[in-house]
Amino acid sequence: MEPPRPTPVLGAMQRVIPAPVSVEPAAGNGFVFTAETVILAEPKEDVMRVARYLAAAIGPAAGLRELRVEPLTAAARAGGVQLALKPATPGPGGALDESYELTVSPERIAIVAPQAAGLFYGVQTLRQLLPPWIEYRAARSDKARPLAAPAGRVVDRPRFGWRGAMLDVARHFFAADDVKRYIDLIALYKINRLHLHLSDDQGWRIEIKSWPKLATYGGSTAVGGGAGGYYSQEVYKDLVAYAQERFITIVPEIDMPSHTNAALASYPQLNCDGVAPALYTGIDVGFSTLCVDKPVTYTFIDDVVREIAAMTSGPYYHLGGDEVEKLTPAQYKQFIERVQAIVQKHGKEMVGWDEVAATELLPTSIVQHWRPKVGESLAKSRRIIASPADRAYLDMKYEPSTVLGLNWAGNVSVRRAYDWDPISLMKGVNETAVLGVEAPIWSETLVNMHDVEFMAFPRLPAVAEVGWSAVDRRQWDDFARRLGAHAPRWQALGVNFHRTAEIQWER
Ligand code: NGO
Repeated sequence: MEPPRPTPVLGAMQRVIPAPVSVEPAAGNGFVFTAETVILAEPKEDVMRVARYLAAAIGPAAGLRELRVEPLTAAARAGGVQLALKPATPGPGGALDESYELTVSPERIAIVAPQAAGLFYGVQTLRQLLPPWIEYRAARSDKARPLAAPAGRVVDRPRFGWRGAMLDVARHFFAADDVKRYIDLIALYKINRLHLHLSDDQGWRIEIKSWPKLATYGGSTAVGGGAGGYYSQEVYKDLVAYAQERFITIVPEIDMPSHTNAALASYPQLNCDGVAPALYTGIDVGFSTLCVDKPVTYTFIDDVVREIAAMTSGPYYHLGGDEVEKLTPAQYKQFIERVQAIVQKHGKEMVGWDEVAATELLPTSIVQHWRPKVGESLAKSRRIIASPADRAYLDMKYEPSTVLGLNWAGNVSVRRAYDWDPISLMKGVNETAVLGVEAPIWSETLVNMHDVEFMAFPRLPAVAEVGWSAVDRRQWDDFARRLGAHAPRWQALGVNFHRTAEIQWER
């Protein structure tokens, strides 16, 4: 028996965020999922993983519990949802080619990409082409529901290789399941880095076996005096793997030499006077520093970097380096260069907040621009990520009446978070030095994921589009319209988003 024809999803092709390179809707029927629909995937481990992700994401909604995954062979090329690799053209400097093409016709859905990452992004686009109700848990029942994707073709590739989000798990702690939920949400918008701010004055959030008190004592509280918490190494490794399966690289940060009260409180020997300060639960910055003249400080750093590097599959290690008030510029410079060498020794590329641009950086080291003013040292940096606080900090209030958040960099409306370009904003910076963008969320005022989601949505999709879409594909009115259409999907996902008056929200 013919399955009932679903109502076509009008304009779904025009709603994709981030905006693809090109979108061509086709006339006529799209692809209808039936009990016979199978996913045909090139029999390679990473492609099969994407196929299983797709099966789990939409199968239950289509009443199929799990779509079947079968190897794609020449004989099978007839129908179903196909995930296929095509020969890659190596990008500049061997950069990962994250492009994909998605074609939907009544006979088949085909996603073709040079790498599994591109297939994964094609899957996210396909998800956005399907009706928002697929995201409801309740849709995951045995009842068959008619499900269709609109006909057409999407050709797509990202503008930047670094499309990041950052979560401050130090000021308030977010348990691993919360981080996984955030990973799932950012994956929908093709974010490929999750920077975890793992330590600060108020808490140390990662188990270090050679210095156990960092986590058990240094991690025992949070801003406001709450309970705190930390990730065991097992839990952290699981997060790294979970993110990697979604083509997201975890970037761990242990902030130093300042923002270190939690470590200083845990081990007296890290203090110049040998006296451990009390744990700190306020929100001032700049007051703490490691004792840069003591050899034990570098033993400590070596141990921390070694243990974290060993658990982190990605190539990056973030050493913080921001807001140091207690050291001379010469002491600071010496410290950063010494830690940079330790990071290099453990096989990672260093990332640091933009203060580090004033030191002698290795060609592989990355500067994360955050202070709205662009200094001279930033202009000479060879690898830069753009996180200007007055655009990309999602912990800034939306408007003066926003209850959550800070406002030291001003209010960041959705339009401010969207309407900027990293290359023209960072005047004097060499275009080829810009790796991409990152949207940090600091958690001084955010106590749970409900709060985090309120700050991230809808601004995270805005910054995601700044990182993914070409300048000529980005236009505020068009984005605002597409964004409004994502509300029913967030509702289905249970996302606590801010219904800002800047956007006309679809119901
Ligand atoms: C600054 C500061 C953080 C704060 C954040 C709040 C950087 C790099 N250091 O950004 O400690 O949490 O602002 O917006």
